[in-house]
Amino acid sequence: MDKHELDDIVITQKKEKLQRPKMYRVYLHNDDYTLQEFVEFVLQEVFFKSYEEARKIMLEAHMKGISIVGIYTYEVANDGIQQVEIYAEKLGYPLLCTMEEID
Ligand code: NFA
Repeated sequence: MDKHELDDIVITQKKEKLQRPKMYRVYLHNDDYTLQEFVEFVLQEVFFKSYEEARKIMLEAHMKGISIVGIYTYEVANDGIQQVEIYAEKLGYPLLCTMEEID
C-alpha cells in the first residue's frame, strides 16, 4: 500500500472518559426531640419524597438510629442537608442529616 493512502484517514475516536460524577449517600440521624411530623415534612419538601417514603425513612431512623435518605450528586446532597439545617434551626430542632462519598 502506498504510504500516502493513509494520509486522509482522520482519527475521530477519542479516548472514552467515564462521565461519572462522584455520588454521595445522605443519612438521616435520629434524635429525641425533633417531631416525627416535622421529619416527614422536611423529607418531602427538601428531598422530594412521597409521604409514604418520607414516613418509612423517618421511622427507620427513629427505630435504628440512622437511615438512608438517598444517593445524590455533591451539590444536591449538600444543598439538601443545608436546607434541612435551615428548617430545623428555625424551629429549634436538632435534626441532623449527613453525607458520605460512595464509589
Ligand atoms: N425520634 C424522634 C421522636 O420520637 C423522631 C425522629 C425520627 C427524629 C427521625 C429524627 C429522625 N420525636
